[in-house]
Amino acid sequence: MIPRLGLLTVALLWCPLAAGQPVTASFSDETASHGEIVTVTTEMIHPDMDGWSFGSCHDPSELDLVSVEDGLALVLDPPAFNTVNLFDGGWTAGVVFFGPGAFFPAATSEIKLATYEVISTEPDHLSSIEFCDTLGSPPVSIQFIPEGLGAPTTFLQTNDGSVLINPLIFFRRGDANLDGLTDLADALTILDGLFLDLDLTCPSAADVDDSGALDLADPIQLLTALFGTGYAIPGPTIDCGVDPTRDSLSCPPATCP
Ligand SMILES: [Ca+2]
Ligand SMILES: [Ca+2]
Ligand SMILES: [Ca+2]
Repeated sequence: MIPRLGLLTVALLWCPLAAGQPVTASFSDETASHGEIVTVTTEMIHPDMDGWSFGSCHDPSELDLVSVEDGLALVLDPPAFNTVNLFDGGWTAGVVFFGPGAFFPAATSEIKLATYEVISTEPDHLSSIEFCDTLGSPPVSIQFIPEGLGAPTTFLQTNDGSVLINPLIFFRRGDANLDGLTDLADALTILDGLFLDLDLTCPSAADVDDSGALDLADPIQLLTALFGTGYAIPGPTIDCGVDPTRDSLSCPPATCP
């Protein structure tokens, strides 16, 4: 016969297991500029799972939800039930594995990829992506159910994410030396950058043909525009402006005279 104290010890050791095993669900932190598309990843650190549901909320005046796709973990191990609903201010997800031996094996897993367009023009602003239970009718609750438990874990940690909105970058294409004029000196500045490995302060301004890359075509097109057959440099040229075509080039903020 087990002594009463022993029964209590067994119960205390068993209770945390009955309440579920720890699950951590997180939205990633990303950085993007106005007009850019940015993907926020939902990651889950978990035991073997039978299913889950949650909502993701954002400010629709700052981010425009484009799509929500399965992460690699769900692509490789498709659930029996897998649904996503989009709303003006967020999205909901519900996943269930059922059938003999069906569960989502333990791993650090990317389960969803949510894509947004940054529509806010407010720079240096942190736009939050939060776990929420307010979307849908009836609202979708935040529940993560480990395998065989039949109830949500009570050891759930959710980590909200964010999109840091960069300042808008203004520049004048062709004015590579940033003196407010577009002339021969700029072509030489670009050539020095390409062949003497000198730093170009504002690569976007040096990308004369707006190809998204810096190469010999840029100084040649600038010389053509200045002295040749009237090549028209893509904007922004007269006034400082932002790049109308996204690329990996940039400039320090506030460099446009
Ligand atoms: Ca210049
Ligand atoms: Ca170029
Ligand atoms: Ca561009």
